[in-house]
Amino acid sequence: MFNLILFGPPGSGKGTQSERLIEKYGLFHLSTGNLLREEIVNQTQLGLEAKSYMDQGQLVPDEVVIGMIRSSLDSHPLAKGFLFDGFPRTVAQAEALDKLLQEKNTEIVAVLALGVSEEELVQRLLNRGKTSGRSDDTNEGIIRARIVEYENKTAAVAKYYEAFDKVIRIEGEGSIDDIFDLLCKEIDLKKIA
Ligand code: B4P
Repeated sequence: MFNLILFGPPGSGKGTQSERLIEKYGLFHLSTGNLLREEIVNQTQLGLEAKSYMDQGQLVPDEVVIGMIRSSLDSHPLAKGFLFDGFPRTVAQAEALDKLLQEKNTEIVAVLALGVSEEELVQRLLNRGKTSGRSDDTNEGIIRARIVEYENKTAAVAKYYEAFDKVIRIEGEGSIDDIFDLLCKEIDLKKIA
């Protein structure tokens, strides 16, 4: 299995680039943000709980997100690989993911980390908020809270994978096409390694 993590702060291009990467490499896309938003639309108990965190710009509790990932992995036993988008977002989630993958005799090949400045992130998300209908994208205060949450809880995930020499840093500012090319170059190197 060829498993990748697309990593970066909110608005760094994870969802945008994931769409293209799964098409090119035939990976199964696992976005915890998308899974949580589906739960919200379906008004499940999990969705209602998640919404209260997401609307404040906070992370949803680890056990909720890890449970969702476990069942998604189990329901796609034939996937040739997974692209994790927006997950893991805490060290506890990263440790849980490593364990789940170990149970399936597989592992993360690389963590592709998109770097984007804070002001660019805020502008992108406010822009998306004009059309996306996402309540967490319309208020600048909430967007900045998400960035603080990223710095406090998520940035450490890159350090965790750095210890295993798995992190590849990618410039996340520039055209969507150019960033996609940079990502593909790194993935192709890993594929032949
Ligand atoms: P997510 O759905 O993961 O979304 P995100 O981080 O806000 O955005 P993403 O990075 O995918 O956006 P993109 O850049 O593609 O998370 C939402 C919330 O769910 C979290 O705040 C949290 O509450 C919860 N959650 C999710 N996973 C969780 C977990 N594992 N644990 C706990 N809680 C979790 O797009 C942004 C905009 O930028 C778009 O409009 C796009 O068009 C634009 N853009 C992209 N690339 C660009 C470029 N190169 N130039 C200009 N604009 C660009």
